Amino acid sequence: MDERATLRSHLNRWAPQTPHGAAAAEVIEVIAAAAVELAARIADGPLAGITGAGNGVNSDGDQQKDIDVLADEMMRAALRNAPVAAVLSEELALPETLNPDAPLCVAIDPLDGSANLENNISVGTIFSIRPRGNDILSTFFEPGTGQCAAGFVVYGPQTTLVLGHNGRVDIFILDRRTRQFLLIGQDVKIAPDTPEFAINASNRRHWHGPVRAYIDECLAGTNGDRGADFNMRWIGSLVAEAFRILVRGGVFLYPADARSGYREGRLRLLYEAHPMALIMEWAGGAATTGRRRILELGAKTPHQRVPLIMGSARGVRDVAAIHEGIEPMFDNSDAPLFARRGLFR
Ligand code: FBP
Repeated sequence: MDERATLRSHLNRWAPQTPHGAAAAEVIEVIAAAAVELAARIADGPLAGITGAGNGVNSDGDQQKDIDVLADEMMRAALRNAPVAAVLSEELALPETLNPDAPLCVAIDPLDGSANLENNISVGTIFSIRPRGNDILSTFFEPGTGQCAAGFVVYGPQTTLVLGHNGRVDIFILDRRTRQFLLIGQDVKIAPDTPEFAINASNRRHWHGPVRAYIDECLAGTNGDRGADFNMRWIGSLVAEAFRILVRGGVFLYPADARSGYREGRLRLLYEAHPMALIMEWAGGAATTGRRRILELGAKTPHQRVPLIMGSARGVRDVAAIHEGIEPMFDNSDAPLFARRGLFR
């Protein structure tokens, strides 16, 4: 078998090629090392004292589990040993200042989808790295195009690290024997046109017209305008959905909907949508709210939510095309227009 590159040797090769490459490489290495520890705790679950029990709520009102708190402590402790000026974690109300003169800022969801753990479904860590501006807080609020690297770890049957850096996306797998991440996919590209979609279909009655129109067209299969039978997937774990898209394409949608608390979608811009959008684009895919490219959005608050539609370029383009020309004020409409109107009519 060929010898695979380690994460460290890979970063050593690429880091000198961009202005913040060396500092970002240090950050990636400490996150990866913490992920190795976290993977072991997750795999042991109740054997490591992880009960999955609720520990209260975080500053933004989300349910917090014991493992969320542990993951947050592990990741922030790791980042203290890296050139990071400040970290914004899902579990913190505001960014925490670490080394104010350091060149980078990190936004992180230490453990995304922890509600899935008691069902033994994949969960993950998502992170976004950007150069620090003069004002640390406003650095986080800049558009996602300012990110210099992003990534996510999937704690699943295998522990995998997806890394967006140097305008490309590479995938690593954890070798549990050596506790090293090894390169398994280089410069991966998302299939441009895969007839597969992922959405929480139980929310259909709350969706706005353009999303309902797109999904109805997919469901119509070869009988409908799209002329293809679509496959449906929904895991309810963002990192697992993103990984599947990198491997075999398709579109993931967590749109805004009419429920209270979901008017801006469910997912968070700074540590979920921005890093995922960077990875999608660098792998040849796309990410939009339906109306705006995710990477062009800046934030007004640390935990701002955003609709996220990402994946194969063709599918994302089709969803955006349905939104075009429809005023947002009519998004909620139940008018038959949305039941029939599609890309091709
Ligand atoms: P948390 O940020 O609370 O962990 O939730 C995020 C998430 O689990 C995503 O990973 C997933 O895409 C989504 O929520 C699932 O939402 P729903 O439960 O509405 O299907």
